Amino acid sequence: MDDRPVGALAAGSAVRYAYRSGRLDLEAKSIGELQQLVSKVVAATKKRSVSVIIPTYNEEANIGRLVEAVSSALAGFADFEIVVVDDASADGTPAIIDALAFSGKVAAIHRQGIRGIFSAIMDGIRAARSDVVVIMDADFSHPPLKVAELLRKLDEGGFDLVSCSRFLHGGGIRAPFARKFATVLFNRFIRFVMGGRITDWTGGFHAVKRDKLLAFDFRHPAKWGEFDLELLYLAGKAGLRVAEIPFIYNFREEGKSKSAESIDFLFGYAWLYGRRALQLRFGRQRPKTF
Ligand SMILES: Nc1nc2c(ncn2[C@@H]2O[C@H](COP(=O)(O)OP(=O)(O)O)[C@@H](O)[C@H]2O)c(=O)[nH]1
Ligand SMILES: [Mg+2]
Repeated sequence: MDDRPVGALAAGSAVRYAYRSGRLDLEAKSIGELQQLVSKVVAATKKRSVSVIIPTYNEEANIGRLVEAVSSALAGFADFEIVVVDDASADGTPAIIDALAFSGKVAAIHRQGIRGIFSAIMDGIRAARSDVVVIMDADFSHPPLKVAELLRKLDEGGFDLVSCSRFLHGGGIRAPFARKFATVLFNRFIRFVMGGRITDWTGGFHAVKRDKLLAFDFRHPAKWGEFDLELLYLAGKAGLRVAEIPFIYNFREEGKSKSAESIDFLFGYAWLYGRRALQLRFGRQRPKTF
């Protein structure tokens, strides 16, 4: 850029620029210097951009409140979009998310003829606009306030993936006994099988760089939280910088748990998660099936 001022100059007078905008009050000797100052301030005050991906299936009692809660947790802190991916819920969810979409609060994706949390999350990520995505459930089991903390950790620590853990100091599980028991037991088993430093392999609540995640070669079609197993496994294998922060998991108060409905509890989890852990750790990777 040509810094020379255009126009006549009184001999000996110094060129000065003052720039005021809002609370900014900058001074510079040239437009080039001023431009540098402005872009520094812009970079320092730029909000993190994030897409929050929420899969829904019959979440009419939760989704509206959750969108409000996530939005207020991120207001003033991030440039965010909330992407809700619904698989033709039979309740009021599709209409609720359309109304939210109409008022600019969410991007609503409706899928017909296809179901599943994992593929819903992946489709949401594909349609996301930001370089960082947060993955969370619609039922308040993942506390909305933690989203800001996930992002702060990601940015301040320079991590590629930050995951919420129930098994770090400060974390925990508020759930019916059988569910808590199953979670604790299988997490122990999975940690033993998988090795490494990850403390929670099935929490389902993460912030991750979108391009890194989309580059993963997922080979196991996941039904439930085994998605997390492969995500964290592939992150480790790819040498991503991964960190965990503690969170308290709350079992849903409203609506029905789809996993509790569809898999026989203890044995169902043992089979799904345990098998996937063993497959990932010791098996030959199967061909991609979805
Ligand atoms: N799009 C979509 N979302 C789903 C499906 N099944 C469950 N979900 C959502 O995935 C999240 C976790 O499901 P949830 O029923 O709470 O399972 P649980 O936490 O294992 O009991 C919630 O936000 C559900 O609404 C599905 O088939 N498609
Ligand atoms: Mg749940």
